[in-house]
Amino acid sequence: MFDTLQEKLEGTFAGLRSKGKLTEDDIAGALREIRLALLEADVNFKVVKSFVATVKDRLADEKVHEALQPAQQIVKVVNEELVALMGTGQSKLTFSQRGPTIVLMAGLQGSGKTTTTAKLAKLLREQDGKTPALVACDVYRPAAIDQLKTVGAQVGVPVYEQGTDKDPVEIAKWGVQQATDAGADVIIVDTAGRLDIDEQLMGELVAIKKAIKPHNVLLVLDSMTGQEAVSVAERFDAAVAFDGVILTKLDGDARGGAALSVKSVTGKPIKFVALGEQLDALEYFHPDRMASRILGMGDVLTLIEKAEQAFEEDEAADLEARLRKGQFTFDDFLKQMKMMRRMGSFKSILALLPGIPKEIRNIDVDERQIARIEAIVLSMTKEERGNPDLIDGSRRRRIAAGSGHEVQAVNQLIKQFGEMKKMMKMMMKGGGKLPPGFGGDGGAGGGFPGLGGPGAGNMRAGGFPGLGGR
Ligand SMILES: Nc1nc2c(ncn2[C@@H]2O[C@H](COP(=O)(O)OP(=O)(O)OP(=O)(O)O)[C@@H](O)[C@H]2O)c(=O)[nH]1
Ligand SMILES: [Mg+2]
Repeated sequence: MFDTLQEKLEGTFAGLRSKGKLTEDDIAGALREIRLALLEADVNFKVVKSFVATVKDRLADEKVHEALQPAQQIVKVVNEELVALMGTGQSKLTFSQRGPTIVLMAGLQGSGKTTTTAKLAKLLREQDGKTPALVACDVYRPAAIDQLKTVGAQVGVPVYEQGTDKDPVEIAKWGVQQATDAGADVIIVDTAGRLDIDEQLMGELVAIKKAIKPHNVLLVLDSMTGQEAVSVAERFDAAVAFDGVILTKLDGDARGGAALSVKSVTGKPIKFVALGEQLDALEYFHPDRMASRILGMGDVLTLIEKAEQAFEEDEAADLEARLRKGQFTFDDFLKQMKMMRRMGSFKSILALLPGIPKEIRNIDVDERQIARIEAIVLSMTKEERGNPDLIDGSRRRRIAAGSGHEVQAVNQLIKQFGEMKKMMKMMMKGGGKLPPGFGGDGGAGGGFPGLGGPGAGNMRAGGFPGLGGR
C-alpha cells in the first residue's frame, strides 16, 4: 500500500535530515520532490497543487528554515496536511434512530461491492454489536446471488433473495421488509455492477434508492484504478448522491492516488477501506492513521485495536504480568498464537508495525508453519508446557514422534522459544508496552510468530520459535 509514495517521501526526508540546517533552496527542493511524489502516486493534479501550496505557506509561517530540527518539522507539517486532505475525524455510518439502518451499496462492475457487503456486515456485527442482514438485488448475473449467499453464510449473516426473475426495485423493498420483520437492525443492499455509461442501470439504482430510502448510500471504489476512481465518484454523485466511499483493494494499490484525492475532489468522506480478499479485511477509515502509514510511521493504533478485539482483557493483563516476571511458558505461547490468529493474517498485522523494512513487509508468511508449531506444542505434556526446562532428550524424541516431526524441529522450537523469552524479558524491563504478542519495540527487534520463515533469513534475533531467525 502506498509503496511508491512512501519510498519517495522517505527519500526526501532522509535527504533533509542529513543536511541539518536548511536553506530556502533546500526547502524549495523538498517541496518539488513532494509534488513529484504525489503526482507519481496518481493524485489529482489540482489536489497536488493546493496541497503543496498549503505546505509551503505553513513552512514559511513557521519559519522552518530557522528551526533546530527542520526535517522533523517538515514531516510534521506534511503529516498534518495529509490528514486534512483525507478528511478530519472518523466517519461512522449514519445509524437510524427508529427502525433498522438501511445501507445501499453502489459501484462499478468488479469494484468489490458483493465482497464488501459481507465484510461490512461482519464488521458491524463484531465492532458495533449490530444484527445485520443482506439483500441480493443483482439479478443480471445468476452467479451474483450465489456469491452473496456464499459470503453471507461465511460471515453468518442471513441473505434475502428472490432469484433473478423479479424486478430489483421490488426485491429491495421486499428484502428490507423481510429483514426488518426478522429483527435485523442493519440491512445492506447489494446491487448490480454498473458501467457508468449504462443509463438504464443507473436509473435502476436511483429507483432502488427512492424505494427503500437508505440512511447511507455507499460508493464502492476500486483504489487500484487511481484517479479514474475519482472521476467515477464524481459521475456517481451526479446521478445518485452518495454519502461516503468504501475504498477497496488498497492492499494492491501501490500508489494511493484515489485515497488521497477522493475526499478533496468530491467532498465525500472515505468511510471504510478494504485491504484484502478475506472477509475480515475491512477497516474503518482513519485519515490520521492512513497518513502515518504513508509516511512509513506504521499504524500502531489500529494494531492495538485489533489486539484488543482479539484478546480478552483479563487474558491479556495476565499474560503481560507473567511476561514481566519472565514466566513465559509454552502454554502462554499457545494462547498467544491463538489470540494473534484472531487478529487476521500475519501479513496484515505486519503492515501496521512502524519501521519494518519493505523486504520483510512483503514476505509471504506460511501460515501452515504456524499449525506445525502448534502441533509440536500440543504434543508436550502439561508439565512440559509449564516448565520447558524439563524437556530433555528423550522427551524431545517423544514430542517429535507424537507430532509427526523431526527431533531437529523440536530442538529448534525450544531453542528459539528460549531466545524469545530472553528478548521479551529485556523488552519488558525497558518498559515496553505493546499488546502481548508484540515482543517488538517498534523496530526490527522481537520477532513475530510465523514470520521470517526459512526463506527469509533476515529477521533479526528473537524471532518467534520455530520460524524467524536463521
Ligand atoms: N485484493 C483485494 N481483492 C478484493 C478486495 N475487495 C474485493 N476484491 C476482489 O475483487 C473481485 C470482485 O469483487 P466483487 O465483490 O465480486 O465485486 P462486485 O463489485 O460485486 O462485482 P460485480 O457484482 O460484478 O459488479 C473479487 O475477486 C474480490 O475477491 C480487496 O480489498 N482486496
Ligand atoms: Mg457483485
